[in-house]
Amino acid sequence: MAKKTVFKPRKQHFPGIDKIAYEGTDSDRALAFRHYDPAEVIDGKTMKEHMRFSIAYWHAFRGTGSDPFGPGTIQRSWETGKDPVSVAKVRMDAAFEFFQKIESPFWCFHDRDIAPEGASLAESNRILDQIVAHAKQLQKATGVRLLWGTANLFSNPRYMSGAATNPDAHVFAYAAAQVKKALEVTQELGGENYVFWGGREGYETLLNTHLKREQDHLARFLHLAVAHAKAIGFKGQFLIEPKPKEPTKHQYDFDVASGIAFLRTYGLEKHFKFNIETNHATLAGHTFQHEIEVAAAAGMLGSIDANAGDLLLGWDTDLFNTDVRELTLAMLSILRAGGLGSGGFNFDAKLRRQSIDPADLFHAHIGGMDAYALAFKIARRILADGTFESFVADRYRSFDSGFGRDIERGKTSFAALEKLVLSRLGEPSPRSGQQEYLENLLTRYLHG
Ligand code: XLS
Ligand code: NI
Ligand code: NI
Repeated sequence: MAKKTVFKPRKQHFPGIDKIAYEGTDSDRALAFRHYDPAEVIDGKTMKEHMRFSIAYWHAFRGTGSDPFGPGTIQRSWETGKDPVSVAKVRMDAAFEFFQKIESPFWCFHDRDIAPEGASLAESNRILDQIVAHAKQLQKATGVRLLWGTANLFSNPRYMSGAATNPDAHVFAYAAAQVKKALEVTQELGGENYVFWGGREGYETLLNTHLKREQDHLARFLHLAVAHAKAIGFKGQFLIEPKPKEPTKHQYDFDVASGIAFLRTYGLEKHFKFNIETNHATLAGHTFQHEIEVAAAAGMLGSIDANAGDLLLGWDTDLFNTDVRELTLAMLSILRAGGLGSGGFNFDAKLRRQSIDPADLFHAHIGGMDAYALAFKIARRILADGTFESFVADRYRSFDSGFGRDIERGKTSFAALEKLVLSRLGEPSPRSGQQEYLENLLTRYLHG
């Protein structure tokens, strides 16, 4: 009989920090959860199952604290070795220790986060296979699962003018080969989704860009990905992650609405949902909740990249989100839409440059997880009370019967409506939208 593997790390990478415990709001310990109790059962599911939190490998384990003005600052004991492949393995041990200690059921990665790139594609793939084998063991030993995988098609200089939208077909081919492999390793690790974020799929100037051809190429690329997923039997959900700009001046997957139009134009809408990132929403001039509602309205809400922007700065600052009001509004829309399905809340968020200690990584994620868990609970209370729901239902009541229902069902005409107004209805009577009353009601749920 095969023995059950027990996870015995060779070494503690976060010595002195135990598994983070739920201690409730009375606790004054900083390294404890106050709202996220992974074991709490709500409606037959644990909070761990409800929240489906995920750690973003690129920020949590590849973030260095560097910025355009200076190099990395963040200190990690395992980053010292000489051989990049061995370092990659030890780093991954540290990562899985962290996933367990922070009680995160999932993680996410780009191919190049977990394994260094080799001198050729063949070598890169060989290295990736070694690291994926290591990740598979760690997943098995810890029970931590893969929420999604993706390919980094934006860091290497070969992708400076885009990947699928590069003017050079050679680069398109290289990117296709890279995504083929990334899909295969995501499948190997049981990934529940696969993400396409179009890092450099956009342009800097239309003086050198054929916009229509680039969009056609992007659609072709996605069709090829769909075909390959089918060929290998990958069952995970494909997700598009919109972002309006950065690093390119204009990115094609600008926001959810333009993403839906793009997918429908090219007959891809059945194969994709959206991975919505808070900071990308605000960069597009929307609220987080707006993007969620637009995706949900199209039945295309997939997953969340949980972070926050700094509205005083014009880029993707990837802060940890502790704004419970914003998150409660988002949760309301998510719960009304029936949840995230195979998606989850992935902390695509990074430490500030001055937060250099390993403990800072814990504080950051504890804050984000607690804020989300609290928002989840408040949103559930709001929905159970139904006050906002009945307010909205009542506001649209005139469409539930009579000529309003005829309008919704397509059983009327301009001529018929004109006749109705002229003969019977006359002038409508305005009714208050009561926004301030509703805002105050929300504040009561948030703060009593
Ligand atoms: C960058 C994106 C990126 C994706 C994954 O802004 O958020 O991190 O989530 O490629
Ligand atoms: Ni993201
Ligand atoms: Ni982002």
